[in-house]
Amino acid sequence: MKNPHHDIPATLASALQEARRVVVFTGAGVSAESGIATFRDALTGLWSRFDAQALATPEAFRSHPDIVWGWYEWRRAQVLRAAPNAAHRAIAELERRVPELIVVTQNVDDLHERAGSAHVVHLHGSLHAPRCSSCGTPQPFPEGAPSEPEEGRRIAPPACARCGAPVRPGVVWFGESLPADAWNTAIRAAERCDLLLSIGTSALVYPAAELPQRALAAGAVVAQINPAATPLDARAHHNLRGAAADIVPELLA
Ligand code: BJW
Ligand code: ZN
Repeated sequence: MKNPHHDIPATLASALQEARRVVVFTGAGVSAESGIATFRDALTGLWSRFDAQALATPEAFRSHPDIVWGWYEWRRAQVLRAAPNAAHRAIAELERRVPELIVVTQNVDDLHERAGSAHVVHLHGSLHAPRCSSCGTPQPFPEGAPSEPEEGRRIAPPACARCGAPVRPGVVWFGESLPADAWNTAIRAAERCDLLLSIGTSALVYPAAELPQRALAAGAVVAQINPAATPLDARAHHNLRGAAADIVPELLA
């Protein structure tokens, strides 16, 4: 997947140089090289080994809270052990060079923040912000890091300190609405930006996948960085094929 001689097209380089407002729209692929599994990659994606309906829906949590909570604790432990990669770092550096840059991520990890990005919007919530499944009050984790994380281990979720209901992961499951503040900020940014970079996302999950389309409709330049094709290829101005950690740093060169 390494491709050290990738050339950034001159038209993209100048679009980036001239841009006053940039949206960096990211998905699981940006964290792949930090060792965090994507969802839909054929061999390594989470959904090739786990059933999304049995884990990432409100119904799944209601029927088997311990399976779902244990699975998210396993993933949180992986993220806590992982470090930002060259793509996260280059995105943070880009923020220092562009007048207004916002990272709109679908990721539930905190690797953009740990790389130094200051303006990050999480469309699908966070592994690190659990809340009560009934009253919605934010809740702490029982202990710092999940101990002995194993992918199949059942762990009973803690009880809400206020109402006693099970605490749930602070992520957005299928069928749930996106956090309104995050979504409104993202839409506004996409519709006002000069350039949107779509990095490491399959662009399949809605409404998030609307963002590049909104940016295109508003006249922005849209560039995609992904080793594989996505439904956005046909409409993006630039499709740079390769790993984010190889290509994003080249945008700074
Ligand atoms: C690299 C790389 C490297 C690899 N460098 N790149 C039919 C049509 C339209 C919509 C729907 C529909 N049926 C159902 C829906 C709605 C549904 C949806 O969109 N489903 C589609 C899958 C069809 N959407 C929803 O349910 C959303 N809510 C909603 O619509 O609310 C309205 C409503 C309210 C009430 C009732 C009914 C409706 C919510 C979606 C929430 C998504 N949640 C998840 C799980 C989060 C929690 C968790 O982490 O477990 O979010 S699903 C999963 O997908 C996760 C991701 O954020 C999201 C996007 O995935 P992403 O990031 O693009 O990852 P991948 O794996 O798909 O792609 C990785 C890419 O990286 C690939 O392209 C690789 O090639 C690339 N890559 N290595 C760069 N090194
Ligand atoms: Zn509660």
